[in-house]
Amino acid sequence: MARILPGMTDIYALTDSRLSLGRGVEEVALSLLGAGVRILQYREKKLKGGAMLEECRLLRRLTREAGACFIVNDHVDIAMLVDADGVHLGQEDLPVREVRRLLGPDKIIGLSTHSPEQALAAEECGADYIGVGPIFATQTKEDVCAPVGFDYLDWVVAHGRLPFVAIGGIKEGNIGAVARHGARCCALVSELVGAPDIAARVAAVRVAMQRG
Ligand code: TZP
Ligand code: MG
Repeated sequence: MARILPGMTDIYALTDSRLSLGRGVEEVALSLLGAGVRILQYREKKLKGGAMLEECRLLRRLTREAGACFIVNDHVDIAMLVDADGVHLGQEDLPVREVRRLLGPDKIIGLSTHSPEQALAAEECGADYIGVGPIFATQTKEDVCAPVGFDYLDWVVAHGRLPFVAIGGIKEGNIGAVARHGARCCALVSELVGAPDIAARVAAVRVAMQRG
């Protein structure tokens, strides 16, 4: 399995059909994977379960062929049905401990966190990695909390024990600063799937991250 969390670095890409300029998830995923993205999360807020399952079957095949890690947002059942590498949960989703009972010890469980308390709780409940953010304001997530800025990221860099991915409003123009604060893995949604040339945007974001 592409269980790459110990060295969780580089770009973590999320899908979002609402921001993909009318392109289907296959085209978007092929562009991301072709550009070397090695962690892909399926995050879909529009489709019903049956259609999501079909898309995830396709993405499972594409990520496997690319040697990439495939994570499903929220939908533990779909993750299990397609043998995804793991799931990503929010604070109000099913609890990590319960999802672990379903997925077993070998699958990855990521948890979004917004405060040191939540990071410590994530360690306690057996999450494999945490999302840290939103670092900046974002329009992409409807139920998003206020930006946590760099304060919480700095805390995680200094005190956190789990692999982490910074998220929320990260773009080519600010990813250098996020990297300078110690983030080695950054999640991007609109900046990547909303780019007219996704591969070119991945390359540019990566350069900006490495320069940071
Ligand atoms: N979790 C916290 S912010 C966010 C998620 C899924 C959305 C980030 O989207 P963008 O477009 O990269 O700001
Ligand atoms: Mg969720």
